[in-house]
Amino acid sequence: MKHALPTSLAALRGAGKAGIARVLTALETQANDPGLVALLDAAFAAEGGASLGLTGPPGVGKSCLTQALIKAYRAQGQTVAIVAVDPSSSRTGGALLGDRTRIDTDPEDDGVFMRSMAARGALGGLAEVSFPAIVLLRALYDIVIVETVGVGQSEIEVAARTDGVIFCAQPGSGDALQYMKAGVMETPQVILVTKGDMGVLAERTAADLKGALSLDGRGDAVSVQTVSAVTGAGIAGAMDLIDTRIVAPANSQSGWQNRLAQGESWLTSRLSAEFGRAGLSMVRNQILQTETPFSRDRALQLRLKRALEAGWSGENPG
Ligand SMILES: Nc1nc2c(ncn2[C@@H]2O[C@H](COP(=O)(O)OP(=O)(O)OP(=O)(O)O)[C@@H](O)[C@H]2O)c(=O)[nH]1
Ligand SMILES: [Mg+2]
Repeated sequence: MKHALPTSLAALRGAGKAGIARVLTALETQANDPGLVALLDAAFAAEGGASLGLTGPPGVGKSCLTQALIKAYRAQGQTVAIVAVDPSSSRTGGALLGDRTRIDTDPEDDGVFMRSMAARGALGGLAEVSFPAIVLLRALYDIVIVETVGVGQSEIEVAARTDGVIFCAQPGSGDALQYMKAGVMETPQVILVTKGDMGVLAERTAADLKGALSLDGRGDAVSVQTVSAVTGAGIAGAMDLIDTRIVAPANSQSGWQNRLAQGESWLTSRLSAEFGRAGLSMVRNQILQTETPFSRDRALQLRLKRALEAGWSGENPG
């Protein structure tokens, strides 16, 4: 028998992990369902936890670090959700996802939830499909970790639709410095040099990054630290940095402004992916009127679809 989807956050909290998983699937398959849209708007406005984008090159140690963070947050009694996103799987049919998300979570523990997501040719890309899931999970869990593989544009976008970004840097590689020069390093609040058990190599990379950031005038805005998922060294310190730099600000007034900006940018890229620049210009002045993005998305989509069906009036071709 088909279960009805929970329609309120309270019902969803009571529905357990199976209920949450069903709602996340429904978000991907029936995104414009009015009940789901209302649920998303409620989740967007809810005081909840914080979402952390975790990004960095392949093999840097993101999943092992996530595993260590899950354990440490659970030991403090905090609940954790993980969204593992793999932009490359749209090219490989999803084969990589299984290999890449080596994160074991205890199915018996209701305080940990894990979801893998692939772009699957989604309109507007992964950032568009993952945002509603991140918003929903943030209303239900204290910490939402969004692991993205790689440092391309779409990974950066996914990470940027969170309350803050942690960039993982590989000891002994100049990667992080390269990314910083290429401008993809503008977003992180925290940089963690992984595999700290490699010793001096990791320390030197951390020192190089700190030097480069301070030359850039960003030394005060970004914290750098080494961590080891193997020994656990640096994990507690990293959590303190994450708390100060991302979690605490996320639930302040500036965090709310940041969330509104995330919603606006999601809404804009979603509508422009579906309706193009002409469609966007038709509704541009209506985009900024209320606060939560999901019901606006639905209303604007319906309006644009109706306009298209009615035929282009020719009044506003630009
Ligand atoms: N020495 C050492 N090795 C580590 C540490 N963390 C991860 N590794 C190793 O690094 C490799 C990659 O780790 P993952 O956690 O899968 O890296 P990832 O960044 O999630 O990789 P992708 O998801 O494929 O991009 C594995 O072989 C790990 O054993 C660490 O703290 N110390
Ligand atoms: Mg991984």
